[in-house]
Amino acid sequence: MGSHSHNISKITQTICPYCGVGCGIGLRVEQDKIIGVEPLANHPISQGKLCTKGWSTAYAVDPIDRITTPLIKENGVFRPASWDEAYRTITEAFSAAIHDKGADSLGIIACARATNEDCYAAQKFTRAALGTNNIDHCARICHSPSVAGLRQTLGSGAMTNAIDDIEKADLIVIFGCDPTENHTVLGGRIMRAKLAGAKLLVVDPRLTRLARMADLHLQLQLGTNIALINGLLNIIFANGWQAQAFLDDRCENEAALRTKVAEYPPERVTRITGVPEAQLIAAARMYTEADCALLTYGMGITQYTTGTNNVISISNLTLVAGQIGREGTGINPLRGQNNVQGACDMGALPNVFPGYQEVAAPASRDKFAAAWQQQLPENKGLTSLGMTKGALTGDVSCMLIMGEDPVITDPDQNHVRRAFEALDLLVVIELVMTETAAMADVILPAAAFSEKQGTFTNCERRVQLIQPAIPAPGGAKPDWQILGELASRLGYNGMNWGNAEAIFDEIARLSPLYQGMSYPKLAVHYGLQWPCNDDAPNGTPLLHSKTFSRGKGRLIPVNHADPAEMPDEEYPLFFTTTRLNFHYGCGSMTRKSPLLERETPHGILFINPSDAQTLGIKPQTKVRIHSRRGEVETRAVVTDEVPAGTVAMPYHFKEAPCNQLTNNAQDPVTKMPELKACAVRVTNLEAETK
Ligand SMILES: Nc1nc2c(c(=O)[nH]1)N[C@H]1C(S)=C(S)[C@@H](COP(=O)(O)OP(=O)(O)OC[C@H]3O[C@@H](n4cnc5c(=O)[nH]c(N)nc54)[C@H](O)[C@@H]3O)O[C@H]1N2
Ligand SMILES: Nc1nc2c(c(=O)[nH]1)N[C@H]1C(S)=C(S)[C@@H](COP(=O)(O)OP(=O)(O)OC[C@H]3O[C@@H](n4cnc5c(=O)[nH]c(N)nc54)[C@H](O)[C@@H]3O)O[C@H]1N2
Ligand code: SF4
Ligand SMILES: [Mo]
Repeated sequence: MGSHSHNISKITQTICPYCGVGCGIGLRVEQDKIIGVEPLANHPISQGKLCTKGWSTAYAVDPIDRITTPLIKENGVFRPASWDEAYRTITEAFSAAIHDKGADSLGIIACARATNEDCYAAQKFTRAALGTNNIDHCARICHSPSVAGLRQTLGSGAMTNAIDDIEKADLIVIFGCDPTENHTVLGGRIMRAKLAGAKLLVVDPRLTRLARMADLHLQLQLGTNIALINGLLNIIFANGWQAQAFLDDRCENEAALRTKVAEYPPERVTRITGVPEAQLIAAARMYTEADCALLTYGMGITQYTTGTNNVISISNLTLVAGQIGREGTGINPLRGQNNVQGACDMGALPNVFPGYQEVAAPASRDKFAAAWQQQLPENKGLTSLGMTKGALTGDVSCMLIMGEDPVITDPDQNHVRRAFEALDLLVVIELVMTETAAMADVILPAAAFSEKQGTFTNCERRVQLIQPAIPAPGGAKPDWQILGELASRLGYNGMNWGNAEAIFDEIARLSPLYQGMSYPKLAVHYGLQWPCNDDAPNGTPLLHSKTFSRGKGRLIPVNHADPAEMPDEEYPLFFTTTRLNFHYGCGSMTRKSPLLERETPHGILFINPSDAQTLGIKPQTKVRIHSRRGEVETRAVVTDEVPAGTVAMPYHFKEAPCNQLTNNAQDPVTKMPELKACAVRVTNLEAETK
C-alpha cells in the first residue's frame, strides 16, 4: 500500500452503545480517529435510521477526557500507577477481606453497557476467582421485576416478540414507557405504524408524545397500575370479552383471578386511578377486540415497590385477552441498556449462572464447577443495593464497580455516598471520571465499545457482534482482560482467554439459550435471537407460540398498594423521574457531545401550569426541591406534560441529581427501589430572594 492509504477512511460496522434497540452503526475512521457515524441501510432493526444519540457516538468515546492509565488515590488525590501496582493494591485488599471476613465481604457490579464477554467474565470472576455470588448490575433497578414476574407467569422474562412485529399489530399498547424518547428508533417505527393505520393506546400519568397522538390515553395516577388492570379485567370478564378458548387451553388459575378482580368494579378503579369509567371500558374493548395487540411496557411498571406484582398484572391482562404467542402480539418489556438483556443472560445476577441456571440448584452448580474447575459458593449473593447497605453495616468491605455510576443513578444519593465512604477499598473500571469513580481508591481504564470485539444482546434477544474501529487510548483494556489478569493474581487461572471469541464459545457451551451461536454465524445473520440451538439453528423471533416456557401460562391474583411515600401536608407534591431523548443515564457519554448538550444543557423540573401558578413559578424560574432525604436546585419547565399535583425530573444531570430525592423503599421480591414515586416540596428561589 502506498503512503496515500493513510488518507482513505474506512467504515467499521458495529452496534450503537446506548439503548436496547440495538441499531446498526458504521464508524468512519481515518488515521485511528472516528471522524463520523453513519447508519447501516440494511440493518434489520434500524433500517438506515439512527437517533441523535446514535449519530453522536463519536463524542462518547473521544480520547480527550478518557482515563488512560490505572490511577491510585493517595491523600485524596489520584496519581498514575502501573498495572502491576494497581493489581497488587487490589489483590492485597481483596485477600485481606477474604481472610478476615470471608468472600461474601466482597461485592462486584457488572455493566450493562459493556459486552456479553465482559459480563460473563465479571460473574465468573466473582464466583470462581473470589468465591461469592455477590454480583449484580443495573438491571436490579431497571427490569429485575420483569425477570422475576414473567418467570412466574410465563417462564421467561424477555420480550416475547420481535421488533419487526410492530408493523404486524393492529393495536399497539404503550404501558408505562416512552419509546419516542427512550427507544427512539423503535418509537419512530411505532409512530409510522400509527400513521399507517394501527391504533394506539397509551397508559401513562404524563402526556407523552405518543399519548398526544394516541386513540386513547389513560392518564392514571402514579403507582396505580394494578388497580387499573384489575379494573380492565373486571370489565372484560363482566362482558365476556376474554379469550376463553385460549384461557382453557393454555392458562391456569383463572378462577382465583376472577375472584380477585371482582373486588375492582369500575367505580372503585376510577377512584384509585383517576381514569374515567368510560375510558376504562373503551380500553378493555379495544384490547380484546384487536386481532393482534402488541403491548410494550417499561419503567412505569417496574420501578415501584409493587414492581413484580405490576409485571404479573400486565401478564394477567395479556393472557386473559389471548394477545400473546402470535406475531404482532405479546408482552414486550423494552429492555433499556444496549446490553442489559445480555448482562442478565450472562448471569451477572446474584441468583443465577449464565442462561438463568439457578445457583441454588445443585445440578447447575456441579455443571459450572466442572466447567470452571473450581468449587463454587452455594448461598445466593447480595443485590446491588444490598451491597451498599452491607457497606454501611460493615458486612461488605470491598467493592469493584465495572462501568456504572451509582452515585448518580441509585436512589438516595446521600445514602450511597456514605456507603462508598465506609468501604476499605472501592475499585472502579471506567472510561471517564464519573462521580462514582471520583470516590474510588483505584481506577482501572476500560476500552470502550469502539475499541473491542464482543457481542451485545438487544431488547428483542438479538445477539449482535461489535467490532473494534480504533485502538484503545493509552493503556485501556477490555473489561474481560482486566478481570482475567486480576483473577490470575488471585490464583485462579481459568480466565486467561486469548480473545473475546474464546469467551463467546465458552458461553455457547454452557448456556442453552446461546448454544447454536458463534461469531461467524452472527456475522452472516446480522445477529441471532435466542434461544438459538439445535432445535432452532437460526434463532427464535417469537417466544411461547405453542406452549409457554413454563408450560401453562399462570394467572396470579394481585392487589393494588399505594407507593411507599404519598404526598402529605409537609411534602404535598408527587415526584417522579424520567428520561430525556438527548441524554443517557448518568450523562458521562452524551454530555460530551456539543450537539446533545445544546439541546438540553442542564437539569430541569417539569411542573404543571396550575402548580406553577400557585408557587409563582415561571419558565426557567430557579427552584429548590426537597424530600425527606435531600434537596436539589434546578430550573422549572412549565408544561402540561405532567398532571397537576405531580412534578418530574430527568436523572442525567450530576449538577441537579434527582436521586438526592428518590426513595430507597424496595419491592420485597426483587429489591427494586421506588424510583418512580415519592413526595416532595418545591420552593421558588426567585421569590425567596426578592
Ligand atoms: N434517551 C435515553 N434513552 C434511554 C435511556 C436514557 O437514559 N436516555 N435509558 C435507557 C434505559 S436504562 C431504560 S431502562 C429505558 C427506560 O425507558 P422507559 O421505560 O420509557 O423509561 P422512563 O422514561 O423512565 O419511564 C417510562 C414512563 O413511565 C411513566 N410512569 C411513571 N409512573 C407510572 C405508572 O404508575 N404507571 C404507568 N403506566 N406509567 C408510569 C412515566 O411517565 C414515563 O413516561 O430507556 C433506555 N433509553
Ligand atoms: N431516579 C432515577 N434513577 C434511575 C432511573 C430512573 O428512571 N430514575 N433508572 C435506572 C435505570 S433503568 C438504570 S439502567 C440505571 C443506569 O445506571 P448506570 O448503569 O449507572 O448508568 P449509565 O449512564 O449507563 O452508566 C454506565 C457507565 O458505564 C461506562 N461504560 C460504558 N461502556 C463501558 C464499558 O465497556 N466498560 C466499562 N467498564 N464501563 C463502560 C460509562 O462511561 C458510564 O459511566 O439508572 C437507574 N437510575
Ligand atoms: S434508538 Fe437506541 S440504539 Fe438506536 S441510535 Fe438511538 S440510542 Fe442508539
Ligand atoms: Mo435501565
